[in-house]
Amino acid sequence: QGKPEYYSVGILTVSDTCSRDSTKDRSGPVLKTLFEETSQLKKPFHVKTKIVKDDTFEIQKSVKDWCDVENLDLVVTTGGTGFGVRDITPEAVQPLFEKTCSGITYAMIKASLEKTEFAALSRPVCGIRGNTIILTIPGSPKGAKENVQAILNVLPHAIDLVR
Ligand code: MTE
Ligand code: CU1
Repeated sequence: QGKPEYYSVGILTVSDTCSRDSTKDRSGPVLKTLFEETSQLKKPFHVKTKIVKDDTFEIQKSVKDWCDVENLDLVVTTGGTGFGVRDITPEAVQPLFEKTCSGITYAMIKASLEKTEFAALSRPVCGIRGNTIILTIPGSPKGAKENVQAILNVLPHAIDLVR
């Protein structure tokens, strides 16, 4: 069947603070720009964004909707990967995976550790649900950008394989 001439990506900002005041969300816009500017890679990225609080049900509902209903190529969550008591994004997302993508996770951590030893404090998980690749990345704009940049070049091929 016809595959669209673009890659669709949903960026889910996971943050109690940003869910109360969307102007506080900096990593969502940073990632949106990053994907849109990378559009010359192969096919353009069409980006949609959403903000939810650090809540398992809300995270799972959004990710499932983007994967199962909207059939996005890629879902990227930003935030809630750290050691804080409210940081539950990996635990919320992992049960939704049908496959685990350890290589993507490894590539992000390896590149991140070369930038800062504090990368050890992120607990990312990456996987596949249906035809959608899901990544969990840190919430700081710097951390979010560096993690996506680490795997941006392999994403188009990865997406072509799961479509
Ligand atoms: N990874 C990269 N590449 N660059 C960074 O600046 N910051 C780290 C880590 N990963 C960082 C990074 C820090 S300080 C934390 S606490 C964790 O991501 C968790 O971030 P989160 O709780 O916002 O998800
Ligand atoms: Cu930190």
